[in-house]
Amino acid sequence: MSERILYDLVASDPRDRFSPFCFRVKLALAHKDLSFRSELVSFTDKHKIAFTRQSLVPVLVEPDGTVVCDSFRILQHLEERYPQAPLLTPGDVSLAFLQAWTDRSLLAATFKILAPKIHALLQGADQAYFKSSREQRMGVTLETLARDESKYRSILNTTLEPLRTLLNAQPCVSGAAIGAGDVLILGNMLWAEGVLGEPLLPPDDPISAWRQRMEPWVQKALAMASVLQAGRIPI
Ligand SMILES: N[C@@H](CCC(=O)N[C@@H](CS)C(=O)NCC(=O)O)C(=O)O
Repeated sequence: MSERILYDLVASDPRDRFSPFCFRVKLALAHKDLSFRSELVSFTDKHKIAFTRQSLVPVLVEPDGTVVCDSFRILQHLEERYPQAPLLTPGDVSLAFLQAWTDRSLLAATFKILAPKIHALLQGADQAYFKSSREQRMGVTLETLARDESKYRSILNTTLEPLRTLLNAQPCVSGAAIGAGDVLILGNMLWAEGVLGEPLLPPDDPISAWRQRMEPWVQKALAMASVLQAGRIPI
């Protein structure tokens, strides 16, 4: 039997994985105890995923050759094929809203803080591609984002308020037990922590208490993805 492969976005240092969407898949695979090999893809070597006829990671290739793109479609695929340790609850209408909030509000607010630091993790053609594509997408320069970091920190803080309320009322984002909601938010946190080299939020934030409870799962996912731990600052 051949192996399961996850195509994962990488910076110059192979420890620097900086895709929140790829983190979602690593977390889901770890939760379901499904081993995989990470195939590292940088912005300018995306010919590695040309066989998918699209240009985004994550891409999952199953041992039987099945190819699935898009983090949420991969979650759905894993749930159907490997129902152990379920992450999706049938008929959960709130998940669609949570995904939209994560993708549109949380990721966008976090990205404005991380973008200048991601740029510093890249080199050469990857760095130039990141700067031009992201500045065009956001309509603001990386230098302006860096200069106004405190403003963007404050916007992120406000954006996170509903999540704080939720996690004050229940142990996991998805309710009493870990679910896809936790995958979505944790993917965002790991992305931020990896880029910043430190926790995104102060230890007394209610979201940090939840993040701490997720640590064994995080460690398992990072070990399975062969992300070296040197330099990671635990919360
Ligand atoms: N909706 C997709 C989004 C995937 C995505 O945007 N991936 C980014 C990395 S975080 C990417 O591959 N970017 C390549 C590029 O910008 O050229 C998902 O959920 O997987």
